[in-house]
Formats: sequence, C-alpha cells, structure tokens
Amino acid sequence: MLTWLIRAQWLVIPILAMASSGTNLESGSCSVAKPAGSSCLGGAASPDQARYDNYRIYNVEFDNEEQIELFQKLEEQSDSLTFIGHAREIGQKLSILVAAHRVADFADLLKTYKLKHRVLTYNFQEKIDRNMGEVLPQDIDASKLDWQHFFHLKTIYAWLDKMAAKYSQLTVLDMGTSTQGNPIKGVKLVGNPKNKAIFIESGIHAREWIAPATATYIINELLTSQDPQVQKLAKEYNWIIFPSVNPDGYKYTFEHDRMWRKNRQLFGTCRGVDLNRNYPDHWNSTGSSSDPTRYDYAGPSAGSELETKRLIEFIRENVGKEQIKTYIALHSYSQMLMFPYGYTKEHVSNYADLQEFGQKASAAIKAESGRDYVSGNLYETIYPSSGGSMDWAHAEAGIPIAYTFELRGPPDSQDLFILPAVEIQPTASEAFTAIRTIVEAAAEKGYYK
Ligand code: 0X9
Ligand code: ZN
Repeated sequence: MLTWLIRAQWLVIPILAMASSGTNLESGSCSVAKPAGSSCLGGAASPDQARYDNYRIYNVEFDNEEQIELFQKLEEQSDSLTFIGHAREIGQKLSILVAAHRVADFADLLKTYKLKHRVLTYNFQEKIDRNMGEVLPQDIDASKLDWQHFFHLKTIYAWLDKMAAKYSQLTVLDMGTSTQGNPIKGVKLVGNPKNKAIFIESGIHAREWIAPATATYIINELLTSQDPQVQKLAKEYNWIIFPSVNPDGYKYTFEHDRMWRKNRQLFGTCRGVDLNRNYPDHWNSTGSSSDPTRYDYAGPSAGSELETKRLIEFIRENVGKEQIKTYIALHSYSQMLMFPYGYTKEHVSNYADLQEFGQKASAAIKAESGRDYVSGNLYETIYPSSGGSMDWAHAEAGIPIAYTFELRGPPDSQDLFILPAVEIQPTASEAFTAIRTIVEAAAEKGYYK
C-alpha cells in the first residue's frame, strides 16, 4: 500500500497544460487572446499562471501516532499535497490542499487508515477565480483604494504617496529594495515627535492578502476617523506601518500563483525563503525546513534574505530613536492573537501581561463581531516555529509588546488564505480593535511611560 503511494507521487503532473501559445499578454489589457480560464486579474493577466482546478481541501483529524507518522511521511514525499501546517499531535486538525490527480489515492488513504475527515472545498480554483474578480486594476487612481477590493502592490504604494501628500503628519518610508528590486515602502504617522511608537509589519507571507489590506485600513482610520478614541491614539502614539514586507512574493501572487508564500530568491530549480523563518533568533531550530522546496524553508543561513536584512536594519536604527515599544505582525488565517515565543514553550518575562492583553483583545473582538480569536503564546497556540520576526523583535530588538495576529477566517476555513473581499472591512476593523485594546491595556500597565 505504502509503496504504491510513494510511487504514485512520481506520476507526471499535467499542470499548466493550458500554458502559453507563446503570446506575451500585454499587462493591463484583456482584449487580446488569452489561455482558457485566465482572467484579467485587474490588469496583470499572465499566460503563465498556476491553476488549481478540482483541487480539494480536506480537513483531517489525527487519532493515533500511526496516522501522524503516516502524514509526516506523506508531506515529505509529495509536492502535490499542500499541508497547512505539519502533522504533530493526537487530536490535531489539519487542512490539506490536494491536487486533482491525487484525490483518488488520498481518499483511499483516509479510508485505509480510518482518518476522520471532511472535504471543505471541492474546487479550489473557484475560490481563486472569485478572488481575482475582487482585484481592481493596478493602474486605477489611488483615490479609488477601498476595503471592498484587493489591490496590487503598485496601487497600495501610490495610495501611500497620495495620503502622505494630503496629510502633513504622514511621511512615506522606504526600507530599501527586495531581492527582485522592489522597494519596501511604509509610512510613519507622527502625533508628536516625543511619542512612543507602534510598528506594524504586514504581508511577510505573500498569499495572506488580508494583511496588507488591514494595514492600509489602519493607516486610513488613524488619519480620517472621527472617533475621538482613535484620534487620541493617533495623537498620543506614532505609528510605523509597512503593508508589504515581501513585495516580490505579493506581486507573484497576483501575476503567477495565488498560493505563493515565500520570497522569490532563486535556489537552483526552485525559489523562496519563508521570511518568517529567516530571522536570527534560534534560527532553524524548530518548525522550519532546510529544504528550499518547502513552504517553511528557513533560508541558507540566519538573516540571509535581503528583506530580512532590511527590516532588521530598520528596527535597529529606529527602535531607540523612535522609541518603538510595540511590534505587531499581521498574518492569516486562523483567528489567533499570539505573543512570543514561537521557538520554545518557555515563557517570556512579561508573559502574564501579554496573556492578559491578548485575552482582553480577543474579548473586544468577540464583542465587536462575534468572532472567536484564540490568544496565547505562539508555540502553544499555533505550532512551534523558530526564526519568526516577532521572536526577533522581542528577544533581540528588546520590544516588550510583540504579537503575531492570524486574521480571518477560522481554522477550518473553506477558503484558506483566499478571504472573500466582503470580509476585508470587518476583519481589518476587528484587528484594529485588538491593537487598540492591547495598546490601551499596555499603557495602563506603564509600558509607554
Ligand atoms: O507559520 C507562520 O509563519 C505563521 N502562520 S501562517 O499561517 N500565517 O504562515 C505563524 C507564526 C510563525 N511563527 C513565528 N513568528 N515564530
Ligand atoms: Zn503568515
């Protein structure tokens, strides 16, 4: 049985069979011929796009060690099964995106080893098609940016410029360029030069589009909200917000593969370092891979990637000067508010405070939208993982309040990272509520004195 399974993975995968007549489609135009099934993608149509027709999402639950070992092997053996996390423990539920040509033998495996499971989605491409229809063309006027659509990097950057031109308290920052030469742009919103600062990192994982959308929402709220509480936060703190710290990856998800996660660094036949495994703090010690083909590849060495170096350099230069006391990393999905550490279950020195602020924030979300967000240290709440930016920011840069948010949807989401655009506004709003709650609770405890 197992031998048969192992062999099955060597079947030739007929993906991209639709690819290219050789025509190079002009970006921004949909009037020219295009391969079947490709969409306008809001002006970034490409003939070379990954497709997920009839890919299924399974959610499996492990009842015994044999099943766990089996699924650990399966993940190692197959690149046509996208695991959203690793098989680790009894009682764990795991979502797996199964390539169409593997559905039969995957279903057989579930039956043979009696795994509890559900099919969450039967055709993942439908989710992607719907999502690509929610993207506005990249050359639209930046004043059209809203929270009912998703936006290209170019549009987001133009919007930052536009907002900075309009509001004198806002300046555009540039951390420097990415691996492929894209700028890593952000903004600083100054209420008063003497204020303590809150740093928001977003989009380190390319496919988590709700993260950059939430970052622009927060910038907009801080600048335009009529709510006195929000105006107070904009006045009493300075905010440094980078909507996309992995611009190469983000662009790639619009132009070539909606499911791309890592940066775009080349390693022979494959690409990409998981930037959230690349930070020099207990680097590559747990929950990360040394194999560049993997989604959680830690990179060839600690801090190897240009995007990591840019962020480290920025924080080192500014943590004292700008008095950065809070670091928030935005991700999706699973609805979690997590604090350090990711690499060990040992507790940080201010564990009790971070726990309390996290619980208050999740209660505030519950009151606002009814959504459940679980709070706790990252290691125990989601899974062990080392080399994350949050651990580095807390342990190495000395930023006392540090959180990683996993935004919507729920852990058993049928959409994985493809959150419907109607959910952008409520998701961003509840994330901002959580941040405000954390900041206000930390202020009461004297963290910003
Ligand atoms: O695996 C991750 O990087 C995060 N989950 S996601 O689904 N958004 O990819 C969780 C946080 C990982 N760990 C650390 N910050 N250490
Ligand atoms: Zn992520």
